[in-house]
Amino acid sequence: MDTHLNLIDGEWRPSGAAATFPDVNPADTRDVVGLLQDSGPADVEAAVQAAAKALPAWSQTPAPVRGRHLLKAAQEVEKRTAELADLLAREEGKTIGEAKGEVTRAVRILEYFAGEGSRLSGDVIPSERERIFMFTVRQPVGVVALVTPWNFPIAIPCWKLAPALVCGNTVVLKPASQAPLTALKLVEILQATGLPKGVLNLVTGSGAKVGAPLVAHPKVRAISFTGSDVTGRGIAETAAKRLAKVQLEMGGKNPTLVLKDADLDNAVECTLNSAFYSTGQRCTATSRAIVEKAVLGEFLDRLVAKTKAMKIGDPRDPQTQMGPAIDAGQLETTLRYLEQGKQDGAKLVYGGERLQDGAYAHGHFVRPAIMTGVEPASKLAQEEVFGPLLAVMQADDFDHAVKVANEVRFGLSASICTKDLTRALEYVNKAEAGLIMVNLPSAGIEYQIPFGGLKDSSAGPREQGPAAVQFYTETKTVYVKY
Ligand code: UN1
Repeated sequence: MDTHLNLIDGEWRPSGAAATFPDVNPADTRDVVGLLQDSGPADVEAAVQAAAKALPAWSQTPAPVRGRHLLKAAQEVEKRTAELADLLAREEGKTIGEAKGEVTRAVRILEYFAGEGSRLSGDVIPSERERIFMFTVRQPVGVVALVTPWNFPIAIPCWKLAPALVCGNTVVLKPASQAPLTALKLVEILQATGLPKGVLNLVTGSGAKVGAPLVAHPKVRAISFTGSDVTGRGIAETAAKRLAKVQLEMGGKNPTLVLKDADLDNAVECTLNSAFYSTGQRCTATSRAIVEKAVLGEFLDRLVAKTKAMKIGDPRDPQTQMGPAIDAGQLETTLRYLEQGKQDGAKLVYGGERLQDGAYAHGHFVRPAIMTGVEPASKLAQEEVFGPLLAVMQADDFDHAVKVANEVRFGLSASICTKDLTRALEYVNKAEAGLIMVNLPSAGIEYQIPFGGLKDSSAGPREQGPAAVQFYTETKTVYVKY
């Protein structure tokens, strides 16, 4: 089994702490995918210093030249799609089809931001006065820290790294410890395009020993984080003390509204996809189906039938539709919310059993679960589960459905299934969410349009699309008298 190193100042180095941690396959915990550096504050210090040293030259490198590194990386990632997708499925547990889709998404992100190198433009704005020329230019923020989650092990590092680098920042990346190897491979590929040493640094290890000193480092000028809202709030507090920029993508409690005129087959498909694909482990996952009472019975029958037919198992088997939870803790969380739901009066209509026999014996498998009669104020209806557990709730009518959908503290994604354009657009207007999906699953986003949420789901400038450069650059305003 391979031991993987940190990338600091252009060199692959062991951690000063001389310790490693295992990257474990969640479908078969006997399979250790690799050993990674269990780094500490001294490694973080070295990585930030290297990034700071590399900043002056990289920030002065023409942006189109910076972009070409991303294009080369895109070509290499594309060439290695099969290998990277297999590694992703093996360390994260999403199905091989989803893993291939994610690697392809990474390719597109790299291509898109490569082009951004020749579009990093400012504005020319008319002056009130004669013979004054005013314009703005963008410049990099400086050393940026990127802290990424395990559930999109290549796409999320990619959609933070690519804009950070093309905008001229230098980077320290800390990937999540449950699935760090795909991110490490991406860094390897980027480094092999000939990035100058210190421009891109990777330090693996825990949140406490790597994440915390990284976000607290005075030389880190911006932090982009995707993960839990508890950690996100902690990062915001730390960063506020030195006025560092933050971009936080946190939880969701996303609804799918099913109106009585909806194409029910499509509504069932959207709900099933966003509730159970990726084992429900997406911050854009649907965890509440809010259904108009006239179609609730029919919707539920079809949803349960489709869910029963799902093939759960080895994510690397192309037939599998749902793999395991990432680890024992995440599985326990799902089961705990299921019990809590029952205590609060909800009814389990399908699934929720741990699968432990035969091929499931060494993985974190659970059957996707559907509960009905979930009260809007109950914990199951309010808190993020991050697992394959769907609360189905009844709505009297459209207005009631919107009210229930909005009565949570999160606001990431929201889906509505209806053929009525007026209702759909009314929901676009009233939904308290950053992403609205009409007749589409709440999960599954594209890279070339902004991504982010409202309320407790996000803070700071949007990720992805043209909006991404707002976080990774500062604006300089120039006045010229001639
Ligand atoms: C998607 O739905 O395609 O961590 C992406 C997450 C989100 C990304 C969702 N930041 O689940």
